Amino acid sequence: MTNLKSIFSRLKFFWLAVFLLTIKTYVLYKVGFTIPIENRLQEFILMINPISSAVLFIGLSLFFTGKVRNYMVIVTSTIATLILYFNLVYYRFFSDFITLPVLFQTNNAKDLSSSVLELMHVSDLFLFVDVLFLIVLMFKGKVPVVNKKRLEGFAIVALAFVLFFVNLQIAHKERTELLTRSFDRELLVKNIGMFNYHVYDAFIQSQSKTQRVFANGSEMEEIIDYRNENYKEPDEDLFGIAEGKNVIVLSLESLQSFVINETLDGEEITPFLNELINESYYFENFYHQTAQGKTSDSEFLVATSLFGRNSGSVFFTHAGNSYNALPEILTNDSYFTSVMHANNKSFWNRDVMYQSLGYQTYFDINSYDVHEENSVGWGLKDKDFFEQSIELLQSQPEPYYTKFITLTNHFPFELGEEDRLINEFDSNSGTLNRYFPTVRYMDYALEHFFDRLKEEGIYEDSIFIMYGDHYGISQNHNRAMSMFLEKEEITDFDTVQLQRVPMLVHIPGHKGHELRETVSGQIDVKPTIMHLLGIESKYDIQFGSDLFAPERESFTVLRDGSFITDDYVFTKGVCYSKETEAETDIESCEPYFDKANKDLTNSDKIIYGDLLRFY
Ligand code: GP9
Ligand code: MN
Repeated sequence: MTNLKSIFSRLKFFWLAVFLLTIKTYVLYKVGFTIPIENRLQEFILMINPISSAVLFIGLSLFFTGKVRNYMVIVTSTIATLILYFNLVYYRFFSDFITLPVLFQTNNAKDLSSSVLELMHVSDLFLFVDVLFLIVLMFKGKVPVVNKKRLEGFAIVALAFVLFFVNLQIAHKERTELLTRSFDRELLVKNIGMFNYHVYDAFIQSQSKTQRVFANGSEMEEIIDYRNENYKEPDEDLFGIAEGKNVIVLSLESLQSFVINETLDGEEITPFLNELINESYYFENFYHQTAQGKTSDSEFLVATSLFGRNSGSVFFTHAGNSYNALPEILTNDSYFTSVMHANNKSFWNRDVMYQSLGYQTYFDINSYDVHEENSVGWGLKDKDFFEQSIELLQSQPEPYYTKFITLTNHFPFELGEEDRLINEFDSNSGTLNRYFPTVRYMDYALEHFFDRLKEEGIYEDSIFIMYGDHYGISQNHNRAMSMFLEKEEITDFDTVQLQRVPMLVHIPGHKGHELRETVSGQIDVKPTIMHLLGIESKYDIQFGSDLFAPERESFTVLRDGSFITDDYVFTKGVCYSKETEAETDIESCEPYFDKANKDLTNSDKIIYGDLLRFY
């Protein structure tokens, strides 16, 4: 007991500094940053999240002895305060937290340097009051000087790790896979704290940097040969058919193909889309190819015709790469390029990644009027989102390429009574049950959007590319799903087939729209759009091919290595016949192994080595 007491009194100064830094960080979260808090648990996490890093960082002083130890407590507290302060100043300008690559992006630094004085306030000095207090204590001789070298430093570091894991455990109750999927800087800061976020960010960035350093242009030759072998000439009649038109891309949240042309309690689930499909090219064997990066992966696939990563989100890990992406190509081709999406701009690191992809403008949540009445679930309701977007669309110079990302049909599929146009399903899965009304609502919002575009005379001058971004119903709901599909069970074969998402190309005034069976995926969208606009893609590095190319191979590979052809589905080491939906000889799938593997590995090589910078 006396031992413990003496340890505690020896470390009093350290604990005081930890306490002050923790309190200060929390207060700053509340007054300096706007971090939305939805419930008590989130508030609690916010309050405790600075502790582990404060213990670790200030704990480094305990590796020293004597007076130096006390000086080090002051030094570490000061550095931590400066980190907080830099973030605060940065946040005042960008409403975002600092991330390493952004610090080195010259245009950001320039933006900031010209106005940095304006962003600093005299009252900011309050941030340093506690450090001053520590200094005074020390000079007044109120702080014990510990001379013997002990193992305290190690013990404290260990304690910091324990504290961090406790913090993470609690945070996972709020948001699972927080670290593996990255999501959003704001979410990270909210859940693991500002300092841990910086460590995490540095780790992610350094990981991607090392592979880049060892890459030289030589890997490109093989990849270019591979591209040349796989390139398919566009359809002559459709090449350039939409030249000069506006391009409206609609990324439809969590929309899967299994709801198309289906009914629930006798009601169509997607009446508007079902009708639009009849006046569009509709690809019924089109698959999403996303992994943990979800929406961001789909955006990446569509913009670059490269695959996202098999874990994490390429939007976070490789936002500094060269991509020669579709928005950039179109910007150079005198298009105005933009994204409209009513969410926090740092979500999926979009504010940074969109610059690398070449978008000129991102109309994020700040471009919309969002309040409680027009929000549900993740934010602004789709109908209001589209309505408010009309004006933004009209503010753009033509021709434009604009991508809309919907939000209402997002897990957990919440919807107000007034927007429920169809019954919920009746099964053991609330998630699947609620999915139908939110899909139905999105369909309704789309109908409204098209009506408004027609009213405003925008419709005729535009073409529309619409696709589901990824699955909405995971395998956790297989039992309920089998009820809806009236199947005994959901097999691995079914799971692959459930990764189909709707894909429509709608060209107003065009005759000859039809249903297409070609097996395809999001990787194919970039060359398709380029060719419709009359832009060659022959010399671009791409792993997809034009959906309309007469010679295209009916094939697509998913991010987990599963692949689909006209007749077979390969997944989890098993080859299935589409006709019987049962296992068949592996030899039937073997001819495609090489292509599936090369598509994924070559694409990965490009991303990890940032190889397009040599191209
Ligand atoms: C968030 C929205 C949803 O901005 O795109 O992201 P998701 O969770 O679907 O990847
Ligand atoms: Mn999504």
